[in-house]
Amino acid sequence: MDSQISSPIPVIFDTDPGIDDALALALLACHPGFDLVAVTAVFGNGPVETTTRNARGLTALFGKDIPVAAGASGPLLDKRRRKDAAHVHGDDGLGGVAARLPEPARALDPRPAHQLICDMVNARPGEITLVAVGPFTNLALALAHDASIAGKVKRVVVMGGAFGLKGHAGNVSPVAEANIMADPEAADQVFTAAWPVTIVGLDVTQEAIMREADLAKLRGRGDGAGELLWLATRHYQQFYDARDGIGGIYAHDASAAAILLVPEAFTLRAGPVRVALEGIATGQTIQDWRNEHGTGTPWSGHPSQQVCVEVDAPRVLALFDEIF
Ligand SMILES: [Ca+2]
Repeated sequence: MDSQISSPIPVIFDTDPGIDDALALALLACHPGFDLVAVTAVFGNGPVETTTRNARGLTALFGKDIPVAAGASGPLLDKRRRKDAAHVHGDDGLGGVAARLPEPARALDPRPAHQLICDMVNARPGEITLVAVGPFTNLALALAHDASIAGKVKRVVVMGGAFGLKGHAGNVSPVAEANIMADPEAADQVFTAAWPVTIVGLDVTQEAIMREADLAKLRGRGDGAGELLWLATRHYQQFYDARDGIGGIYAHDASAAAILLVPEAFTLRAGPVRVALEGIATGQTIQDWRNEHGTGTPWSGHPSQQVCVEVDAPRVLALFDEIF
């Protein structure tokens, strides 16, 4: 398999755990195709204190002794503050299993998340891939802190957005996806920065469904880690079963990790991407992929980014057979 022949991909994971974040972290921490170098937490599925605690506990659960830093506690603009996603991920962000996570041996990194990102990227120019699966506030703060990192990051992969393909529109408004809506200004800054961004939106993540039987296969594996993931997903599955009747969960965040290992499972579409920042479409992600609108548009002059438009979901889900 290609991912095991080539050297492991160095990744900083920016996350708001979050149950599907935990599954993504399992791939990043435990799959031999990755070299996870740090985890940075951001508000989102819960307050940043909760997501940071979960990020540290999960990193310890998966046996990684790497820096974990706390990041933004809210969006760039105070007016964007929203209620959190306790109805989706539970009060502890992890479907009630956070108290069962191991106590991390390593202290919390003293730096704010954006500082850690800048330090690590500057220390290894051209090498680090950022995988961001929460609100993109930490990435926006990193760019504001040191704009030169845009030219030194190898690649940015984000889970977020919805482009209306295959009927997949927003999940917090008719057009807006949760990570974007949590901080639309940050998302727009990340998508228009001069670094290569791959956007893994609801268009593909809602096609990647982990059924109950797929999740049950994790049980008994990974020295307790698989069982904990199974238990955490019970709450998440109840939410999606009640709302969408899918008999499982969407592998939202894991898809952003998966595209690095099985790029051939995804079809991409190129073009600049902007985020609507006002009006009823606030939080909508819009790509100018036809490139026929001339100059002077909100898209012109911005870098062409990649949006996932199709996924071979079984290829993504099969990666979970390769961990633990
Ligand atoms: Ca997330």
